Amino acid sequence: MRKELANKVIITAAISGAEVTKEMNPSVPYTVEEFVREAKSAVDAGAAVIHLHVREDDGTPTQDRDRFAEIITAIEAVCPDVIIQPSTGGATGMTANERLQPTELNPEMASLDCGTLNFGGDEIFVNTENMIIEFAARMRERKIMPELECFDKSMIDMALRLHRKGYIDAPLHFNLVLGVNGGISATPRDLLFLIESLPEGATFTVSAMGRHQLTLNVMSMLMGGHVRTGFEDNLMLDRGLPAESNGVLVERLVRIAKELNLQIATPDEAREIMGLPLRNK
Ligand code: KMH
Ligand code: ZN
Repeated sequence: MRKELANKVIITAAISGAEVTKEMNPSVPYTVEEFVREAKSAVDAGAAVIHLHVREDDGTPTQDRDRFAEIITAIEAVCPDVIIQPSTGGATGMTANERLQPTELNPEMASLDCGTLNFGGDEIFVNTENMIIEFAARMRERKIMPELECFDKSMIDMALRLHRKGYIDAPLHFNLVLGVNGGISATPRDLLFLIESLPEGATFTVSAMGRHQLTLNVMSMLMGGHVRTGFEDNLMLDRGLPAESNGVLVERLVRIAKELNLQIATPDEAREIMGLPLRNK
């Protein structure tokens, strides 16, 4: 990686998510227009990557290929450079084939969940070893870079095991997700443990739930990592104060990064940092 990129932070905006609704924050997007509005607010503020879950107009989470195509096309019309990273996690209870649909659109990146976890109440987010291998094979076939979603230390171990066995190619880019009910808790000690468990040369983003989003985002920036903000993980600017858009969450990170003497990566700089081919869109 070029020396000039060493102090650049990649901001990912997870603008929706399968679990958040308009009842929780009226700005959560359901319609195509709302997805475009939220993506544009995040990109205008400095996000280089959009992690994307989509919904039907009535708010039902879906992994439907055509709905992804419609929303991605609409976002790209106003944000032509941004890296769009569809989720292959979808929502709990969806089948593997249902979840894999957005890979048919050959996005640059997609999330690859690296283990099964309890997801609150009776919900289980299922990612067996064979499923992870199948998802990784699909992504390799279609030249999609996986973002390795790890909700616990054991998932980092799983990703590294599958990398050693030849199922997942370097460069390795991780998303460390803390504070999900059933996953590792969102404390600085836990984040340090996860970061120290990554191999030399891997890049990482940190996502944390609710009020932990901001504190662990800052810790990630201090430790040479990247950050994910957005409604999927956190709907509030402060206690009792819903964020009016994904953009305001991104703006806050940009302000903090600048105070820390860090710069914000453009989408092409993000591609270079993560080892993605530069794309002529
Ligand atoms: N909605 C969660 C069950 C991902 O995007 O890959 C899974 C999830 C992970 O959000
Ligand atoms: Zn997600």
